[in-house]
Amino acid sequence: MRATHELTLPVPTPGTNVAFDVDRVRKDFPLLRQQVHGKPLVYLDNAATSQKPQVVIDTLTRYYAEENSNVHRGVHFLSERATEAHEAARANVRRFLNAADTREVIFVRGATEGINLVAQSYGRTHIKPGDEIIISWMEHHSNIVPWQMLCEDKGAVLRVIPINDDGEVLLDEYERLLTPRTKFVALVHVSNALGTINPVKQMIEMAHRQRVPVLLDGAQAVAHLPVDVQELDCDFYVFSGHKVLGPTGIGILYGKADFLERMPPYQGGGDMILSVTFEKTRYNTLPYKFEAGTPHIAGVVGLGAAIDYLQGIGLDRIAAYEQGLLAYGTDVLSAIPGLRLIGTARGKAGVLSFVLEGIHAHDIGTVLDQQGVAIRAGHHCAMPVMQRFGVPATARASLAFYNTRGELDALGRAIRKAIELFS
Ligand code: C6P
Repeated sequence: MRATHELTLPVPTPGTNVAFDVDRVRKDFPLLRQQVHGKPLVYLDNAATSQKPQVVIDTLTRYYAEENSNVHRGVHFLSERATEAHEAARANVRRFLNAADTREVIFVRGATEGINLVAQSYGRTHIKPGDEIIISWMEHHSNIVPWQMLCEDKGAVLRVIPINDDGEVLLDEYERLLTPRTKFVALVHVSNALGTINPVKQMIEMAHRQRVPVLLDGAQAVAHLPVDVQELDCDFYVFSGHKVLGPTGIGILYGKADFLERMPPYQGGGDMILSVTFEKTRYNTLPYKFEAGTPHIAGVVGLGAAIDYLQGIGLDRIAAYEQGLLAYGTDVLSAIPGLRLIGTARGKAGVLSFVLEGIHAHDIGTVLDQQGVAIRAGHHCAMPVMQRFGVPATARASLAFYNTRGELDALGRAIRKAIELFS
């Protein structure tokens, strides 16, 4: 049977009439009020990191001012309070992802550490010489290099699903790559360089038919789409707190309990043990087995507040609003002569990657910055994507629900100014 692209996107079509008061939302983000080079800031670098609402900033301040203590250790009042706040945030994350159990929610430093944890812990125990691991051509380096390192170590082979000129995975090629040698699949949910929303549910089903576990890199998904790990049936899911309005240095690895139970610890140290003697150490239960050392408690608490805030608005409404913005931004950019959009998949999240004839992406970024418009220029830690499209780099505007159509007009004006300056 030939696999086809059955894109069942969890987002309403552009133009859906959703009541979304962006001016009100923007008031929650103090950083957005500033001027840059004498111009109002237009922050369009949300794929790199999101801005933080006041409630997250206040939560961090209150944590350090009133609750700071170490967790899972002390019997005193403050330690119990910090532990409660820490574990309440874990429960928040469980609800956010609709994980079955809080034991399946592991705090890590970010998406990168989550993937490395799985590659080292699951990979080192289960991957053998000659086994194959499948990734796609549009992975971030975080979902390439850890698997390359594992393959090198184990004598395993990395297989890559090719993509078409729109930046969509070729499902029939994927089907061909899935063989009895395949032992793991690791896929990006939403591409940071192209914006493509991959048909991950279908791709997971295809892998599971061969009894192959799947990890999803959700770094660019969770702030833009509702994610339900049970509905997707992924075996692992990772994301970073700083891209979902939370602090840096904190992230999530979700894993199905039966996988996590069978995996050895990633790091050794305090908190991940039940008992230690020089002869033998007994490891702690989930999720603590994977959380050695003092965690980033403030980060965890801040992430909990960020998730509360996001859910207060609702991921469905955010997704619908951003789809409207993306359609508008696509029209603005498509009207600019000499501009080529890189990433034109049928299902996309709010990423507008582009190149301009005769102008290097870094020069575009510099001119835009002078106009107060913050974008990212470069390879976006996805060098194979650049090679696939035959460009050294792209300029990338990436959207969040606090962006406006007016800001996309400002982006368009700033790009036209760059063209003028370099012509
Ligand atoms: N992408 C971007 O500007 P960390 O660094 O661990 O928080 O996230 C890594 C990561 C993993 N997967 C995807 C799809 C990502 O987009 C990122 C981070 C940023 O696109 C910084 S390179």
